[in-house]
Amino acid sequence: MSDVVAVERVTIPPTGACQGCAMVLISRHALDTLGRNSAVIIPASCGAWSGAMLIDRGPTQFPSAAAAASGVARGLKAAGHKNTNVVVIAGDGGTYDIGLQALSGAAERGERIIYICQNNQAYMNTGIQRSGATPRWAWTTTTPIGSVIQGKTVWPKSMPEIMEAHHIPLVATASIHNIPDYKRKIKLAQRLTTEEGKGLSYIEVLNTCPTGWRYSPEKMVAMARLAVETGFWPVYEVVEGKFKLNIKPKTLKPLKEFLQMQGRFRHLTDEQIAEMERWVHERWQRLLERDERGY
Ligand SMILES: Cc1ncc(C[n+]2csc(CCOP(=O)(O)OP(=O)(O)O)c2C)c(N)n1
Ligand code: SF4
Repeated sequence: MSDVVAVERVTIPPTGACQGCAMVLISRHALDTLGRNSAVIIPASCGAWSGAMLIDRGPTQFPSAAAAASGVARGLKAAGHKNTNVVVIAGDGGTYDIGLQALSGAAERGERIIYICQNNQAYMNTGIQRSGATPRWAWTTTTPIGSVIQGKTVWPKSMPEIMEAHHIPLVATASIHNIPDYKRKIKLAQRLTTEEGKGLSYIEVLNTCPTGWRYSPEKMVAMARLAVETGFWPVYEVVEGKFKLNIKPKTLKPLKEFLQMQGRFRHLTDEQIAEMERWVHERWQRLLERDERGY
């Protein structure tokens, strides 16, 4: 585990991220909401570019963010700092794939960690390779468009559902087009995890990525909004077992509107778009039913 290094500046521009990268908003709003009494762990990922910070920040090995954060949380508690937030900001590769074992263990042990997954749906930092979060048919450098395959061949995992199976106090998804909802969830995580010590909170935010998704940077917020309005990225929370859909459009917009804005889906046929829309709508229906039941 790397040391948590005290630095002079945090969430302060400039950042080293690409223009129009949502990850900058994800980090800034989380850390500014939690305040100075926080320590942040960032494994290898685009998060490394999220900018300077006024709180302790430690880099970790790619698979071990949750293990490193467990040690930091326990060390702080032992030193009497019971109300310091310990925050992980990891990518989807570091969460869905290589960091899953450490995260699962930390969740099961009930560690006091606020875990934020900034999901840009690929291993972006090392050049856009497919991850367990990459959508089916998306172009990446390891799922090219050719005569053998046409993008990713399988559906993505449902990481929030995997985290729900750990019976942790908070599992939530969020979108950068609705910052008040995101910040409310961060505050909720602070209360449940840091203050009440009820265990690990998991918040996953769609990280719209102009570089990997192949769209123009100024469309960042529009892209995030459309992901939610088409049902591609449902925004919900599970708080101590209680389910709530936080953004509930009366009717979903056609998925095509979202897909057509991105180069990574440019090759899709009408049949593939229709199949992906069916997948999205079936999940949406299940979430509406859960919302009705409340669990
Ligand atoms: C064990 C190990 N394998 C591979 C790498 C190389 N590596 C560094 S960052 C990264 C991609 C991170 O992807 P993700 O977690 O999705 O975050 P993103 O860069 O997309 O924000 C990889 C493969 C590494 N640092 N350690
Ligand atoms: S590759 Fe994507 S996620 Fe990474 S810094 Fe650039 S825009 Fe952000």
